[in-house]
Amino acid sequence: MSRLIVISNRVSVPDKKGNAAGGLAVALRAALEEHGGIWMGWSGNSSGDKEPEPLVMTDHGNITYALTDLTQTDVEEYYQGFANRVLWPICHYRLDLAEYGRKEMDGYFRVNRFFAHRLAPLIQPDDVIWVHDYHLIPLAAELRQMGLKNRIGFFLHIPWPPADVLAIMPVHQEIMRSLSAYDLLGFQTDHDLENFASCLKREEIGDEIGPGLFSAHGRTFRGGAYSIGIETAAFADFARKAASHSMVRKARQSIEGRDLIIGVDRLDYSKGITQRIEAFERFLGDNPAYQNRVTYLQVTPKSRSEVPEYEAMQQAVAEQAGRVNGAIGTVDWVPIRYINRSISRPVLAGLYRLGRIGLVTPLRDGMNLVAKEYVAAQDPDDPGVLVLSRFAGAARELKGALLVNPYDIEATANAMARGLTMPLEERQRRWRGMMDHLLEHDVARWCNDFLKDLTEEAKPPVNQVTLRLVP
Ligand code: ADQ
Repeated sequence: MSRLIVISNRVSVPDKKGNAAGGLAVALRAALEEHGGIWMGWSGNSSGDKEPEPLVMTDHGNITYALTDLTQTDVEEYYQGFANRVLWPICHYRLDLAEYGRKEMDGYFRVNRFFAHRLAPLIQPDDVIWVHDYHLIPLAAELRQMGLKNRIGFFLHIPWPPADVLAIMPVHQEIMRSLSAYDLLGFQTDHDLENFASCLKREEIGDEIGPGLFSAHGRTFRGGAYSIGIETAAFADFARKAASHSMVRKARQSIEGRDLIIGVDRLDYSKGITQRIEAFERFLGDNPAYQNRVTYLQVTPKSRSEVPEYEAMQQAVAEQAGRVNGAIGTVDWVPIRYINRSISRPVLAGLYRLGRIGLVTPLRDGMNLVAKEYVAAQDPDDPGVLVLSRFAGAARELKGALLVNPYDIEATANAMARGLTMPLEERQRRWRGMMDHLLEHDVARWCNDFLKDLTEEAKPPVNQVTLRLVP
């Protein structure tokens, strides 16, 4: 394969301290290192009201990291505005939280054009381009307008909604049109791919002309489900070694032999944290024997605090956890430990391994890597139980989990009780099936599968074959 160019809103540049990067960064860096290439994106900084300086380019081995600042208006309209207050809630089925504004929509398309203009001079004719996520949907259309003929792929990390949900968004036709400028569209699950296909048809934008082959706006392109994985073997190794880590040791001592239920999520309304706390409270109410015998640790770094819905949620979750602790806790027992910190991956792996239950109950999630990390971190001789929302993409793969509807508080509470009493033999059987799957379908495979399909010569579109057969 020729050079690889990756573009994502934020870029994972290796840090000087050598902190372990997340699975996605590890896989993309490995692919970039192998083929040589560029990873471009936003630096995370604002240039205020001044035009951003030229790209800052840094070389690490075979990879050039290229970062740009954005103006404050761009940050507000493109990132905080359209990406995080329109596309994110719509794709997570939260129509009630979507805040439209013409200004923000214009800003979104403008920043994509800006990225395209900064990127295009770096591109060589046979480079393969891989664009990531909902911030950058219009990027390929902008690059095509500038005359680029390269193969360009797009992977959506979040769900793709059904046609009726998407149609709520005023510029949905423009967004769909932008997607037809790619050669390959990757979704997390077959459900997302089906939703996309039905959006094309329902809105009369295009058609599925063969399995995974689409035609719209005069272009033919492919779509597929590529479920993202984690660095399974490496994460399991972190977890094995973590027992001796002082922070993990302290955590174990501090629960004083109680069962640990663990939840790990960015603070986001899609993650179902308030429903989860409610379910935990219900579990304790229904199972009084567990009072003072179980601790629920919720590790939740703050995210997107500049967006009003997130700020409101920070307060709501903290108050809710405080209220439950006040009502149920005793002088020697705090039922919920709620922590707003980022934790290093080796320590996180160790905490997952302490958890008798991994509680992963998003209301909607593209995949959810926490569910996969929790499974990878378990002790094969005494694995914990994953309680997983059926609305996470991961539920399509992790069949050994106890699947729950997170809106059903009673059912989630019952799953906690079932998980805590599950016999060892059943826990091992469920865990083994999931772990074998995760070892086979890790993040390196996800990356290779997508790039293989992107670089493979496009199969002849079905409609062109038909045309040739007509005398
Ligand atoms: P996210 O919404 O961020 O990702 P998720 O898949 O769960 O959700 O990934 C979160 C990552 O952050 C995990 O690797 C987790 O370990 C890490 N993390 C969470 N809390 C942490 C903490 N306190 N300290 C350190 N690390 C923490 C989006 C989509 C998902 C999709 C991913 C990847 O929303 O559906 O699975 O992209 O495609």
